Amino acid sequence: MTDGIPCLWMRGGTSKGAVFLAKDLPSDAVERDELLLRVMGSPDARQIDGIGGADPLTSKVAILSEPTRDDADVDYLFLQVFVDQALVSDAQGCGNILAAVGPAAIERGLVPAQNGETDVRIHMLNTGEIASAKIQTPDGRVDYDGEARIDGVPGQHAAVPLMFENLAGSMTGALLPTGNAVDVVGGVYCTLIDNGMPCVVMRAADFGLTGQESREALDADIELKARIEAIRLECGPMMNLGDVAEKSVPKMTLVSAPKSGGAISTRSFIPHRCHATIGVFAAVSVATACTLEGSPAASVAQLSGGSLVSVEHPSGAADVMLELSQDGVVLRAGTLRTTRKLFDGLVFPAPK
Ligand code: NQM
Repeated sequence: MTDGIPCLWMRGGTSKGAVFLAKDLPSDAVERDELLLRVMGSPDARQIDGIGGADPLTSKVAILSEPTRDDADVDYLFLQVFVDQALVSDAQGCGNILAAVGPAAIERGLVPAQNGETDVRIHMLNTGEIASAKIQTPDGRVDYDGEARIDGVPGQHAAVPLMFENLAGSMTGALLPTGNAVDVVGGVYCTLIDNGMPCVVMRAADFGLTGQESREALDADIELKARIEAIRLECGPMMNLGDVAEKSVPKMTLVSAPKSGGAISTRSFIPHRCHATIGVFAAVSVATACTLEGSPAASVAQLSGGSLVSVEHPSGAADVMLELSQDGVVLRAGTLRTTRKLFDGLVFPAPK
């Protein structure tokens, strides 16, 4: 039997994932990925022989290590473990699991806790950028309890504010990798944008949808998903991502007018299943798309004029703070998440 591997199982925002220290995993990426597939129980639609939750949102991994940048406290590598394919991808970051990184780094002794609050600067290895998280640490221990609520998670927990800078072109080299706010791909008006997450933003109405359909209804619409996937495969090379057939980016987001007082309504495909909420960086990218004149998002968005953009999703809304320069360029972005330590122990991967 393979030895158990130290693992923290955490909820980060509206996702769940396994958090490891790099020193506890093989240093060779191929060996590591093969092990993580066995940890999660992939490939298998039910992930029955592993700890994955049979959903891309609960089949995620964070690997933490000592910082390799002077201006960071910890390095964070995100890996998406596909559920029903033998694939592990580092081609995207994850802002939901990011919420778990500060607490996990403190729990594992990588970052010393302050008395009260601890600021953790996280070097996101997938994109090379730094995120800052504020963690509640009364008496020098992480406190997960608090009053904050996020849509998509029951109950109240300690707030984890996250701030980002320099997100533009995180994976693609430019905010608008084609140089355009609008491209027509597969006969559909699209914004190919990357403000932290490569996303293709399209109007739901252009697919004959209201944009208020449930996650389940969209996931069951095989024809729609095939059409969206064909557009995605075309957009990959246009976004400098190459062949994206085996990558989890770009994310495909359908937008419509807000229904609950927010700025815009979304249904986000990540990329083959509809998200129960929306990814953090995907929400930042969509919020940014709302500010681009003439774009599909701008045509349906109702912006308040303030810095807060409330991005509606199937389970409520995610608020994104955008700080714009005089000429409308996004300088900083932020959001609020919560996180929780669910389990700390040893994980036993399925045999080879
Ligand atoms: O966009 C899901 C999630 C994510 C990613 C996905 C995320 C982000 O909600 O920053 O958080 O897009 O695959 O965990």
